[in-house]
Amino acid sequence: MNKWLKRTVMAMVLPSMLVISGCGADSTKSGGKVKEGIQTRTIKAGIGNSESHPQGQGMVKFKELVEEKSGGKIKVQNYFDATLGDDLKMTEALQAGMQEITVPSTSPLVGIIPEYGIYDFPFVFKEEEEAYAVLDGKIGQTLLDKLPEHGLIGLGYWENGFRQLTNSKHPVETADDFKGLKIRTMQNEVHLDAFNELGANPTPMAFSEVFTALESKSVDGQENPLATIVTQKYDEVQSYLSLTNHVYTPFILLVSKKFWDGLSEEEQNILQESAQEARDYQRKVNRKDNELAIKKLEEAGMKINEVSEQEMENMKEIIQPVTDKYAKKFGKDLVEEMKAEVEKVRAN
Ligand code: TK8
Repeated sequence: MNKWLKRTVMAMVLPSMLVISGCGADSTKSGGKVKEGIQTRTIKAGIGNSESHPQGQGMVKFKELVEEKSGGKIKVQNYFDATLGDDLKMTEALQAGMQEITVPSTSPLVGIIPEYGIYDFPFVFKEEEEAYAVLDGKIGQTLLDKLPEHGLIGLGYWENGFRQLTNSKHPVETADDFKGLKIRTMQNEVHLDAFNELGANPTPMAFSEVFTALESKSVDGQENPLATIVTQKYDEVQSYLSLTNHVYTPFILLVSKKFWDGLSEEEQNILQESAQEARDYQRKVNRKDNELAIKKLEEAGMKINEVSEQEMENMKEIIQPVTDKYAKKFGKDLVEEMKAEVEKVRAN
């Protein structure tokens, strides 16, 4: 049964059940709190990127939508630039009920739910639409459904996007060029193993530490979508940008389950609808900003190179043992289903 339909049916059935059990008068209350209508609330929402990043612009849109739909009763207070902490720290704050919303990359979530690692398999997606089909469809929902038992509610996927490599040593055009490069990766075992397989020297690190690590040369490079390279000003500390497109990272809109369970259905609907509308807006902004980024980074003096389809295939082949290992770990069916979904989009 569809989630919303289920809620509606429950809403119809529950009060009559409560009447039978003799507590009908309390049917609108739970734990002494009114669970009807819209209450005056302030939601604390934090992200790692800046306000000007597409993720930040998505949050500004989300705030506008929630405030408008709630008639100004629910306020969203946005915190950018990891001022509330990095992805993992904020996710833990949600679990503890200390923060209401965050929109992390899915990659660091593997520490909580390993299956999220299927999105980290390199070279699975070639176009954004292929990722949308997976994320907004059955597979995306299967993974969202794993969140509540970990104290989290997922309201859908936004876009971080295709990741590109920057470094201070040399252009990366072939798989060989990865050898010996010390690269910051997200805290994710699939990424770690994949870069190891390519002969690089991966160093997992939280996002807010990356600029300093690049500046002090404690790592040679990092990888992120173009919009992040621009807004984090990595061009100031990195000379080479290689368009490796090696993996697509989703963002995921997470809500604290402790907070969510205290909301009325109307309030939950406002958040769900706003998350979805902001998603469509955010993805559009992201694609536009990524397009504009190349020119900006060129003007900033970065040396940019493309990577041939053939070299990407070669890299994919080298990484194959890693993807095979994790396909087994996360569930081969899930991985096969993801690939089939991508093929379906390609065939159209
Ligand atoms: C921002 C991160 C970032 C990600 C990373 O909190 O860590 O490199 O790409 O966008 O989620």
